[in-house]
Amino acid sequence: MSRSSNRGLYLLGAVLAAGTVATYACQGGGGSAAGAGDVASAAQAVYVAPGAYDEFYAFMSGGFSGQLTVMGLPSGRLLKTVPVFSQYPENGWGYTEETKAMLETSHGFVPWDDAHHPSLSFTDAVPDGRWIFINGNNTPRIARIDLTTFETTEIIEIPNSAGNHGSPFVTPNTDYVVASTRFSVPIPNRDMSIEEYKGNFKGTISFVKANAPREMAIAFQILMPGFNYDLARPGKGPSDGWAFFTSYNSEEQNTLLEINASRADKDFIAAVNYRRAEECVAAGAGRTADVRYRHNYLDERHIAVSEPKTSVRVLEPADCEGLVYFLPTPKSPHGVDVDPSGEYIVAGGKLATVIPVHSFTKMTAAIQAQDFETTVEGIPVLRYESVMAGEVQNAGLGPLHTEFDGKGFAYTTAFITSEVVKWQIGTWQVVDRIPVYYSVGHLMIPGGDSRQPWGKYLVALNKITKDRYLPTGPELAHAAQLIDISGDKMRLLLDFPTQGEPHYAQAILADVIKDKQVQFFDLAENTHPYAAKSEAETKVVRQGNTVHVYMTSIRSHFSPDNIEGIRVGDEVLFHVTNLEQDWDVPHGFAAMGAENAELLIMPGQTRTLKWVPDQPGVYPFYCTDFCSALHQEMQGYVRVSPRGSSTPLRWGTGGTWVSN
Ligand code: K7E
Ligand code: CUA
Repeated sequence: MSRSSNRGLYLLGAVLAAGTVATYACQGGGGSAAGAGDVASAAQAVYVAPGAYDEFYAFMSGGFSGQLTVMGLPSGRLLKTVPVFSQYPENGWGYTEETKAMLETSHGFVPWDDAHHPSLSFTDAVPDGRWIFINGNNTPRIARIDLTTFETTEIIEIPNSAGNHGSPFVTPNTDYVVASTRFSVPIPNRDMSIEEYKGNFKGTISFVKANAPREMAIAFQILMPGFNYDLARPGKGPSDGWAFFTSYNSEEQNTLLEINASRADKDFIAAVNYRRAEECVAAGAGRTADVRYRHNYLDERHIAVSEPKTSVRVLEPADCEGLVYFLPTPKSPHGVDVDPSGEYIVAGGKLATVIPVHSFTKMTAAIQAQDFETTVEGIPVLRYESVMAGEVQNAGLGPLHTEFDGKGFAYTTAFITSEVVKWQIGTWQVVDRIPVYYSVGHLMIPGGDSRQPWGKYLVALNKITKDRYLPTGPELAHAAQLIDISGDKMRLLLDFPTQGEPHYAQAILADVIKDKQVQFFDLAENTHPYAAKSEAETKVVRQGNTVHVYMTSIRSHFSPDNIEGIRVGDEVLFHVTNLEQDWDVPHGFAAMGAENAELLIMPGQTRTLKWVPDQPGVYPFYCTDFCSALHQEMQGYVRVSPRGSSTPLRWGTGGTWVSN
């Protein structure tokens, strides 16, 4: 949820919070541990001694930064920003010739998105540390990040979608990641009046094959009524093979949704039997629709390829009996979360005062008995009373998201009352609550969406920070709060800022991935077409107005480091190969006047900067990464002569010039 769209709720929340959150304080002291002993014990709980490692990697959504940030828990230290949907000048992502194509879409080059839900790959519903996926909301996309390199290696665009919000939650063995569209639109999209929304606009739910790198593909889409599809969770255990999608705006309104889409007492969770969908598709049900979308990936040369795609399989519920059922759910549900056993499906109603919990067993029994209340566009609607396992009363206002500790408890965020509420699965009784600062959206427990949560910590991902940090002009720090959940009572340990507005996050025990890291790329396996694998292979080649510079970098020089014979208007492609074969020795490359970011080249890798000099002169280039004692000496010059000049093309290192 974005801050601006929730201004009304936030104001309401502030009013309510003033009454319910007793520890509010103006100096940032609110919610800190009370006595000196508590402070010392909280500090000790998050203290990671110099040289020691954090226990967990946390992966935080960057929200409207379009990125993913990696932090250590419990320290809250920032370890890395992984660029995903947005260009990132720090390492040239989306600027280098090798990575630009990763940001291609059916709308052209889109170097930004809004990333909400990181989702770790699973084996048997337990995070396995192979990949993490994250959604792009705005221009509907899903990215795969490889957790051996912490690099985005694949992005697929979702056709027939508008706002890929309910995404990319992973099925128990990473067969699929899901993608439901937040906005319904005409499908196929076309010129028509917005006033004709009702009955004409449609939503889609997509299942994207995810288990093989470079082979993400839309397996099938389900055409749904024109609601807003908000969030999703696949089932597991008994509910394996099903996925659950919240929806709001079942009123099918197209204006002033804050009023018009809040009228119905209940909206729906769509329960989708995707194994049934597979059967229907295999039997030839549905139709193949013409669409345009892109599938981008880094190939074995580490060069991005962008493939245009033109068709998708679309199933309508009427084509496939038993595919979709609606579970009525109070008041514009937002989150939907499945407990570790796979039996309970917990919804969050943005305007609700209770947390409704559905039972998978009851749901299947009701389906068997055809205990339907009605149908909506042919989709059977089950009876709330028939599928409900329980309602958590006194759960705070505006429950949004729930995670689990694996010890029989669930933790739900209440946006309006700014608190996390702990309740017991089965008794549906609230057993503890803790204020958070302020207006909490998602929360995350390490493994808290899996079959086997690690528990121990809970991270509250807050929308508003007000007085929590030193003020920084009109926009204040975005923030997370670390809460200890190892005991009966939740205990606030730490505030730490995040990059971009945080939505969801994931965490995994550090031991699962820390020893699988790629330390450098093997130079012998570098198959980049413009690689120079030794200084002997360096050269400069002119092809018309294009000049290819085959350059190497090694501590502490470039080869060649003097180049002459470049002309104004030439397209100069610096292909820099980093010859180092050691961990953590990237070299950088920047050229004066380049309308671009730097290159940051990993050991053994080749990266390319495009440079078009616009004036005659002598231009320096240099290494941007402080790589060695003589890093400041790591530099060179390019001589640029006027257009049409006859300055001979020559290059060299150490005073020896070479020419063709
Ligand atoms: Cu609740 Cu985009 Cu997952 Cu944010 S969404 S809070
Ligand atoms: Cu290479 Cu600094």
